[in-house]
Parts: sequence; structure tokens; C-alpha cells
Amino acid sequence: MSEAITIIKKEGGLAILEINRPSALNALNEELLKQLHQDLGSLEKDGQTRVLIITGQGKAFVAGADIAKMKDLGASEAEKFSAMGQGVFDAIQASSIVSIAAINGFALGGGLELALACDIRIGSEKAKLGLPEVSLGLIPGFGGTQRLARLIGYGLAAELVFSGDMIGASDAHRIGLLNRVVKEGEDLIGVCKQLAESILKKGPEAVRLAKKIILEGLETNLSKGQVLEQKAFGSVFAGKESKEGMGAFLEKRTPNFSKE
Ligand code: CO8
Repeated sequence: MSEAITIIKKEGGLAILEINRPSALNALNEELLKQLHQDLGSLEKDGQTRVLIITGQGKAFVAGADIAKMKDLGASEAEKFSAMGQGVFDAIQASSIVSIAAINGFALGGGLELALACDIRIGSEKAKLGLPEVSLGLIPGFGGTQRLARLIGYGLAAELVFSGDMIGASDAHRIGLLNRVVKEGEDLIGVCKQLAESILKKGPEAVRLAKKIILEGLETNLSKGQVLEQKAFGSVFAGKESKEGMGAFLEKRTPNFSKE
């Protein structure tokens, strides 16, 4: 039997998804993209998973879209492939599940674009990040031209996209592409799990709503974003979670959000 291209481990509200195509440095072909979409759908459906860590098997997180599979595409097929990949990554970003990219090695091209669609990026010291598409006569096609500039600003995104250069973890951290760098010898997944546990202890509805509002706010101007926040802020008062959270603080006890 052939090995699964993604492996999912569930631990309570946390799921760890490992991309398992190490012989091609986890390069994304159509099958793998479809599998990722399907995995996300099942995790959303189970109603249990609230944080998802995505990582790669072997020395790469994901080394990009599968170049061998792209080489003979025509223009309209390439456009479709771009739309398909964007659709999968949009679904990850829009999901109520908080996603953490645990970048264990190369995150290049489509691999960096996958990481950019995650809410949080934590890299090992060995991580190498970049959008090398121009070296192949291509441009990023899974959201990279859009998400990178939104995350780190136009000038830095322009340098990375136009040069196609890879950068190391400490530079990626310095420019805000990585939230944190985990030193060699330390456990990358362990660090990601600690963060996940911290998120899992908080009000699930509050976290879900905060994610939604931050993302919606990025698509609009400040005053409209503030209105979105006001409405969401009001709506949390209608739920039991805020009563439990504030009540627990005043009663000097740990909140129990699971009873909601
Ligand atoms: N696609 C297909 N196969 C790959 C890819 C890839 N992106 N990356 C690595 N591989 C394969 C290699 O061909 C090799 O296979 P084999 O053993 O059969 O020869 C195997 O993985 C191991 O790779 P290397 O021997 O090259 O390993 P090294 O450690 O020497 O080098 C690198 C590692 C530097 C990461 C190198 O593999 C590399 O440069 N890879 C390509 C990186 C790249 O250019 N990525 C961007 C791809 S384009 C893209 O992602 C566009 C996304 C948007 C698509 C929009 C749709 C139209």
C-alpha cells in the first residue's frame, strides 16, 4: 500500500498535519492540494479541532508547487491550477481553526504561500524561506504576491519576489515573516504545541471571532474595521463565554469554557 501523502494526529482540540512527500521535498501537486483541502474539511466537520499545526516530513516544509507537473501546462491550465491552489489556501485562512505553520526546513514558492495562509509561522533555525518563482520564469501563483506584501510591506516583499532569493530563519524573523525561531536542538513541534495549548485554554468563540475580525479588517479601511470590531465586541456579550471568563476572573478561579 502506498504511504499517505498527509498524516494527521489529533490530540484533543489540536491536530497536527504532516505533509508526507519527502522524496519530492513535499512539492505540491494537484493530489496533495486536494488532500489538504479534504483534510481541512474533515477537521472542520469534526467540530473538535480548534488549532491546526501544519508541518512537513523530512528536510522541507514544502519546496513549492511541483515543477515537474507544471512544466507542460498551457496558460489556461496554469490559471486553473493557480485558482485551485488559491482556493485551498483561502480555505485555510478563512477557517475558524487557527493554523500554525511549523516550518521545519525549505518553505519555497507554493510552500511559503501555504505558510502565508496560516495565521502564525514558527520556524526552526534551519528554515529557508523564499519565493523563487522568477528564477523559473514564473511568478508566485498561490497568493504570494498578495499575502507577502500585506504581511511584511511592499518594499521587503518586492525584494524577495524580484530577487527570488532565499532567506534564513533569523532574517525572516527580523522582517516579520516568522513569528518565532526555534533553536537547533529544541523541539519545533513542541514549541508550536505550547502555543496551541495556550490558545486552546482561551474562550473558543472569542478566538474564532478575533480571527474573523482581524482578517475582515485587513480587507477594509480603519473606520469600517472599527465598526466590525464594535459589532463583534457587542456580540460576545450575548454569549455565555464572556460571563464565564469575566466571572472566573472576579472569583479568582480558572475559567471553564468547555462547559459552555
Ligand atoms: N517540484 C518538484 N520536485 C521538487 C521540487 C519542486 N518544487 N523541489 C524539490 N524537488 C525534488 C527534486 O527534483 C529532487 O528530486 P529527485 O531526487 O528525483 O531528483 C528532490 O526533490 C530533492 O531535491 P534536491 O535534490 O534538489 O534537494 P537539494 O537539497 O539539493 O535542494 C532545494 C533543495 C534548494 C529546495 C531545491 O530542491 C530546489 O531549488 N527546489 C525547487 C524550489 C522552487 O523553485 N520552488 C518554487 C516552485 S514554483 C512554485 O512554487 C509556484 C507556486 C505557484 C504555482 C501557481 C500555479 C500555476
